[in-house]
Amino acid sequence: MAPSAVEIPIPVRKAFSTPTSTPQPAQNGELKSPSSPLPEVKTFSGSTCTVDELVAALRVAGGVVVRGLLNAEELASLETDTRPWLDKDTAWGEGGGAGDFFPQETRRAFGMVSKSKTFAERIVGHPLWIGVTNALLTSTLNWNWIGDKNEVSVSPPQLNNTIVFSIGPGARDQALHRDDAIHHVYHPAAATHEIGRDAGIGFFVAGKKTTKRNGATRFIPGSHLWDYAAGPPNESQTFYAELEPGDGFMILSGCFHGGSANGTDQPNEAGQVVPEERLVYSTFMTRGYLRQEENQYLVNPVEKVRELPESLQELVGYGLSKPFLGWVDLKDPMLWLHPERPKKSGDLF
Ligand SMILES: O=C(O)CCC(=O)C(=O)O
Ligand SMILES: [Fe+2]
Repeated sequence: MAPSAVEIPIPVRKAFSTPTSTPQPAQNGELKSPSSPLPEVKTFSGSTCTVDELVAALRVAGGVVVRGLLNAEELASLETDTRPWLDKDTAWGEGGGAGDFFPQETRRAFGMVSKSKTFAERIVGHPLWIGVTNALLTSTLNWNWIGDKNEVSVSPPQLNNTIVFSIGPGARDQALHRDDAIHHVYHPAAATHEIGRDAGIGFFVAGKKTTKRNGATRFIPGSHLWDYAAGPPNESQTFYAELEPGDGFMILSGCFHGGSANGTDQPNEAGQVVPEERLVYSTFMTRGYLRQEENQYLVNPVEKVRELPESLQELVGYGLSKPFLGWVDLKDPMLWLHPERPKKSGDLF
């Protein structure tokens, strides 16, 4: 009888800048595990913080809160663009969705770069978000000998998904999970975060106040550094990202997290029932050479993509991941998107 296939988790280093000289020394310090002390989750002001501060905080805790990223006008425009799509959505399962990943009270909207310019430009294209994801998800291939020439290639991050989450009163907790499961990531425990470890990063922007009571995103600080075989996650270790409208929460895809229960169908401390919607605009980025979670080519009409700034068109998936990934007729997809555009010196083909 043929032996049955056995899946053995193999530590695969996911995407990083390949070493330019000697390999990295082994890590010092204690490997992190569910019994390690939980790191502090830092909060910054979006108007004064730097990309470096956010990156440093994310590498330690796996999540960071950034206050005041979007203003009231931007939030109003987002809601106008989004509400008709949320209203059209049905409970998970009714539309053919399988399993119980989302509570029945959750409504979603997708494909947001073509449905809302504000979403595309002010969330997906937010300068702090672009800075953070460039720092953590850019890959540099330092060694690629083609004959007697070594060709260094840089692959910038690309859009992974865009989802609006409305969690209605009465919803239960979404189970804690890691979003990098989509890319089959397995990591052994680490003492500290190494650049190159992440397959993705998420950005949640509050459309309305999010609280522990109405379903704020919760996550386990530091869980990105644990051995992925360690589980199941323990709810008592969660931190709730409570946000004012316009605040953001960034999270490494390797952290346990989930949307939370919305208890506003129950009487509050004053004995009154005041139902609240938990409304969050979310987007993830991934590495330029990994498959995108949400199929951007099918969900976004190409004429809508053409209306975006070129840097966003590339980020949506029309950029080439160098050296050779994503070509059309052996040409850079940006030339397919803009057939009239003259070739630029940086174009590959
Ligand atoms: O709604 C949230 O806060 C998180 C949702 C989430 O993590 C997911 O659907 O993967
Ligand atoms: Fe998730």
